[in-house]
Amino acid sequence: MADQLEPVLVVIPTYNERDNLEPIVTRLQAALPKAHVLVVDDGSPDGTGDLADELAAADGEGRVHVLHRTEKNGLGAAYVAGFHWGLERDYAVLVEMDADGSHAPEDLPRMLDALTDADLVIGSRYVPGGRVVNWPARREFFSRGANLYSRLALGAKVKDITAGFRAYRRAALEKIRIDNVASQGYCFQIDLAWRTIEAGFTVVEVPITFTERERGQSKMTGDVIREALVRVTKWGLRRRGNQVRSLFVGRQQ
Ligand SMILES: Nc1nc2c(ncn2[C@@H]2O[C@H](COP(=O)(O)OP(=O)(O)O)[C@@H](O)[C@H]2O)c(=O)[nH]1
Ligand SMILES: [Mg+2]
Repeated sequence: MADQLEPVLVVIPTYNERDNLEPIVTRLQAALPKAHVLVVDDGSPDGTGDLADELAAADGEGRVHVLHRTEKNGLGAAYVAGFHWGLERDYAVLVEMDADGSHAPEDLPRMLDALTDADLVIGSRYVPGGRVVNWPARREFFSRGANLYSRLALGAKVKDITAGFRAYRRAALEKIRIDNVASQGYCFQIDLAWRTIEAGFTVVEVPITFTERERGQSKMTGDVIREALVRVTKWGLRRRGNQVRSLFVGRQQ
């Protein structure tokens, strides 16, 4: 594997994260001083986008960038736009990280170390050493259920396939053709991991502690959950169909 692991771009999607943005950018810059940040804001009514512009202007080293989008279009669309921005430039690694403090920037050096032997590193809550702090039992139950269902439906071995704290090598994102990703909410994470696995890339999970946000509101909704259920079931059925077809073709030969 060619080991070009710099420069790093950390893409942070935001919707109404005014109180969270500055602390997370400050922590990131302490943990990874050379990394660049791209805030992808969907026109947050609370002025997160303006704050991001102020942070960009204040950073003398030009490490903070902002992509303004006019409508709230979901996490998936924000990441696709952010990845395109990064791929059009010379970033070797593209990181996904939430703005709300759930993902600790201090974990990133360890995740980037793991990328030496992988194409995608997932910051995982559900491998030994991984943890979730301050989640209501219902939320953890749902998250574990979504992971179990995805593992069974897709036959993927990843323990935390819905995780949103990740580092991708540029080559993986270029290959999996993010242009036609339609998944919007958390399903986006499953979709990209699945494409990466299917394309034959190496996926490694590194344990992290996920801490529920202290400020602002979660954007998780019933629609987001339904989207994931419907899409994963469809991909799972397609996979089974392909398995049966190849068995049948194999027998005829
Ligand atoms: N740009 C953008 N960011 C979003 C959108 N929905 C959620 N986010 C951001 O995605 C990250 C994770 O969302 P969050 O609501 O904390 O989800 P939860 O952690 O699963 O409850 C946060 O940084 C949000 O601000 C969206 O529609 N557009
Ligand atoms: Mg959150």
